[in-house]
Amino acid sequence: MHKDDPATLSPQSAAGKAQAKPKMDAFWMPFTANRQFKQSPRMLAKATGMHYWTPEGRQILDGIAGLWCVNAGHARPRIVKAIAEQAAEMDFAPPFNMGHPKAFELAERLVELTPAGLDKVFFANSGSEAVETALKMAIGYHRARGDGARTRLIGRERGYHGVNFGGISVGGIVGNRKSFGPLLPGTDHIRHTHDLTRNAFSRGVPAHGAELADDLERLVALHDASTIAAVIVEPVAGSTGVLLPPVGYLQRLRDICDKHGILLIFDEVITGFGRLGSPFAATHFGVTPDLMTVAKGITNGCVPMGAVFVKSHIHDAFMTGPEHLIEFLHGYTYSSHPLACAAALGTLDTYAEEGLLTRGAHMAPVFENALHSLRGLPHVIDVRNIGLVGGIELAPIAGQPGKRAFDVFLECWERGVLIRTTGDTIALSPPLIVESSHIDQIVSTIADVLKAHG
Ligand code: PXG
Ligand code: PLP
Repeated sequence: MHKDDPATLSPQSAAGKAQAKPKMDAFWMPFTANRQFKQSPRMLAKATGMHYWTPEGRQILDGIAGLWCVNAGHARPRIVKAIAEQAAEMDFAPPFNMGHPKAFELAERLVELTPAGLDKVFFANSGSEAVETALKMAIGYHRARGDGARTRLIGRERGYHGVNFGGISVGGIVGNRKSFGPLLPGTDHIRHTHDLTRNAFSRGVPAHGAELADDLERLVALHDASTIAAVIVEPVAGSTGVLLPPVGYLQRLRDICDKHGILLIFDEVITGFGRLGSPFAATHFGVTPDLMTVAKGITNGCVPMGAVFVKSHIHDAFMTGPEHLIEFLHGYTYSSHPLACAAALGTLDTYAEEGLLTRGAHMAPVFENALHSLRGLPHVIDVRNIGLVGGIELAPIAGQPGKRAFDVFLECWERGVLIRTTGDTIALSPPLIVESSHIDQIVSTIADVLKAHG
């Protein structure tokens, strides 16, 4: 390792080290205000448990599990060891027409955790790739059964399904779509469920809005069910600002899909692996989709990996034709990468040993009470929570959408707490190892900032 690599520096020895700002011209940063960032960079150099450290040695409490992914906290020994050993043992194995034992072991371990029926798993390298894979499976499945007219894909307004063309076509975040042309043909969207008039400051899932699932009937009436392959939704929408499903909504969506032979896809990239206090949102709400996408927490964010879980009959529909031919013409160079599989196995061990896939349920009441204490502070127009996800919606500054929350984010960073903002909503999703004292620190820091800017 290079002697100046920040990973080799302890927080103490790092102090006073990184005065020289690195050259920052070449790196075009993802989903970042590049010019703002490069004027006043926010750099991270080390992480363990609930904390990051800056190159200067300043400790930052991680209120968002990295980016909704480091569910077991940072630098967990089993995961670090699994990755290191795998890198030494076998760095790469071709995934097409070849296999390696950990991929099969991981698949078996994973389908033990998923809701009954979701018994097959296909590996990708990100949530975005998992989504593309699931959409192609849905269309390919109908075709394989001789129902090739079912090609239409339905998403939901405000949905986030990654950034590739399929994902933004079914996605409903205007800013992520509007610059990129006509997108995939044959998509449509049901309405989102966000309703502050009826549901502001709900604790847990909101009471009103199950009938919004009936919007799918409107699209069935418009397009005819015989043209619709699948509906994809986030059970709890994350990226768009933490929108919870109204009581009964997901079951109603399930029922309408069943009635019309439409596949239901849950995008559990954020909700998967314990975020809601259950292993998956499907488990939590007792509604099983036909396909389920995951990423992030599958490897605790340590090595990129995504996956699609699918019901056996969908998989089986592809298993026809001559046995020497590929049944599903899809896959990535890094599907089931050995390092990712090792990281995922270490992650599942860590989750199991520490009960992390359900720990969120025990911490949720503490988290809920802390978040709702922000009600009444300047600019707070809603507080939403489920498991260990929280959203705090702020009234926008007139004519400057997103600015109020971004300023709060910057100020929290200065005060040693990492939060995430999307539009004017603050999103919180701490690692599932979070303790009450951390929750207090996160929420009191936000409260102080809001009061200071009131
Ligand atoms: N689906 C969902 C539901 C997601 O939350 C993706 C797909 C895409 O995953 P990848 O691994 O391709 O990024 C996500 C990712 C935010 C934020 O601002 C959320 C995500 C990604 C980046 C930012 O909250 N979620
Ligand atoms: N582009 C080219 C030229 C390639 O050869 C490949 C894979 O072989 C890809 C894109 C796709 O890369 P990946 O399999 O990592 O998604």
